Formats: sequence, C-alpha cells, structure tokens
Amino acid sequence: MRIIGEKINGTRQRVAQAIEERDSAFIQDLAAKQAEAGVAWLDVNAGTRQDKEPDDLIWLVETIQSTVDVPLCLDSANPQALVAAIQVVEQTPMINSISGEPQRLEGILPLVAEHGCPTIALAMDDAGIPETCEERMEVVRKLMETARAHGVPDDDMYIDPLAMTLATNTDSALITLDTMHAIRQEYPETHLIMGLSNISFGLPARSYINRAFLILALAAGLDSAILDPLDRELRAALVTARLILGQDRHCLGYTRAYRAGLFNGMESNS
Ligand code: THG
Repeated sequence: MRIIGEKINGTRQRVAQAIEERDSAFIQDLAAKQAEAGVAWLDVNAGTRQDKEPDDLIWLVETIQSTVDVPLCLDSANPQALVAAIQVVEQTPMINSISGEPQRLEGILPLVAEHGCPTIALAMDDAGIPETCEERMEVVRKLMETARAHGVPDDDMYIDPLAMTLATNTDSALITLDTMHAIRQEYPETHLIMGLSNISFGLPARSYINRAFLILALAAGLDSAILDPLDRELRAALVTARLILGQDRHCLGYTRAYRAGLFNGMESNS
C-alpha cells in the first residue's frame, strides 16, 4: 500500500495563507510530519491562484525539498504548472494528474513517457465526471489506449475512479467501488488510487466516513491513496484491513504497528 500525504494543498485555507506569505516553516513542518508518518509521496497542490500557480508550485517544491527527501506528487490540472515543476524536482515525481481532457492528456503524456513518471489518470473528461461506472470505464479505456500508444507501461499508471462526496450523491461510493472492480478486471497491471477525503466533504465526523470507505476500497483492490497520514485511527484501520485481507505476511505489519504504539488508547476493555 502506497500512501500519498494530502496535507500540502492550497485549497486548505491555512496552506493557502502560507503560500501567499511564503511561510516556509509552516510548509516544511507539514512535510516533515508526513514524511515521519512514512508516506511514499507528498502531494503538492498550489491551489486556485491560476496565474500564480506555476510560481507557487515551484516555491512549494523547492521549500519541501530543502527539508525532506520524499518524492513529490505534483497535483495540478494545469500542464504549464506541471511542466514548470518537473524542471525543479530532484527525484522522479508522480504526476497528478492526466484525464480524458485532450489538453491535459496531450500536454502531459509525452513528458510522463520521457521521464518515466508514475502518473495518476482520472476517470473524467471535458464533459466532467461521468455519473455511471460504464461511462467512467469508457474514459479509462481511452486513457489507457493513449498512454500505451505513448509507451507508458501499465505499471506506471495509477487510475483514479474518482470519489465524490456522499453529501450530494449517496450512491457516490458505490459508483467508485464498482469502477474499481471493473478497472481491476480489465487492467490488472495498473494501480488503483483515490483521494480518500473527498468522500466526506460537507459532512460531520469525516474521519469515520473516510475510515469505513478506505476499508471497503481496499477490499475492492485499492493499492494506493491520497489521504491524511497524520490521522492515527485511519492508519490503524488501514493496517488492520490489510491483515484481514491477507496482505500482511506473518502479521508483521500489524504486530510492528502495535509495538510502535499505533493502537495505544484505542482499545476498549469494558
Ligand atoms: N484525486 C486525485 N488528486 C486529488 C484528489 C482526488 N487531489 C486533491 C484531493 N482530491 C485530495 N486531497 C485532499 C486534501 C485535503 C482534503 C481533501 C482532499 C480535506 N481537507 C480538510 C479541509 O480542508 O477541510 C481537512 C484538512 C485539515 O484541515 O486537516 O478535506 O480525488 N488524483
């Protein structure tokens, strides 16, 4: 299971402020804490200041790289910002993301192929996020066909079936899980990823929703996720679900996490 730390995201108000004020210490602290939690990549999203995005993203990349040596996941819909950031990364980054939108697909894929970047492909296109599993699969098929034509190995593709909030559609998680099953069938060599916290936008007690959904998604074949690595109960749920799903040989991950104190204070003995 590969975890991508979600916390350096300019759509979060406190992070937006740090970017605006060029507050390196705040960003570096978020980077260090997530690195310590053992993430495989740090998501880096400069947020919504369109014209400033390339500069903001470069500043974030340089600021983070000066404290931690975890590879970065460059999170932008803007090919120009991604191209700019790729020039300054010290380690091969994950690209977050391409989609069926032609300008994102054709603008980024050649770069991905050239640099051998692991790449997230969203199951959406110009028409937006499809409502049904079958329509999302049509987008995925087109994406995979194009990626293969550019010589990108299936193993570098991280397909994101997209998790939208349950607050606006209570079938949202079911559609995502169905799409995951379909991707697993048709493209067994690709990875399955999602932005976990999306599922609970606008609802109270979000971390419970995130936890339940993570467990169901793991059972559907999720092998990587953008999530809050500082949520200890979420990590405990993850370690436990992997044990139950036969993904933890000799229970090593579980027992190590237990010994490291991950479950401290969580057991009820009454
Ligand atoms: N797929 C892909 N990339 C993505 C997403 C996705 N990148 C962005 C997003 N979705 C995943 N990242 C986040 C980051 C933060 C939150 C949700 C998704 C979030 N934060 C809370 C907030 O801002 O209120 C709480 C954060 C806090 O303050 O700790 O919800 O789907 N490929």
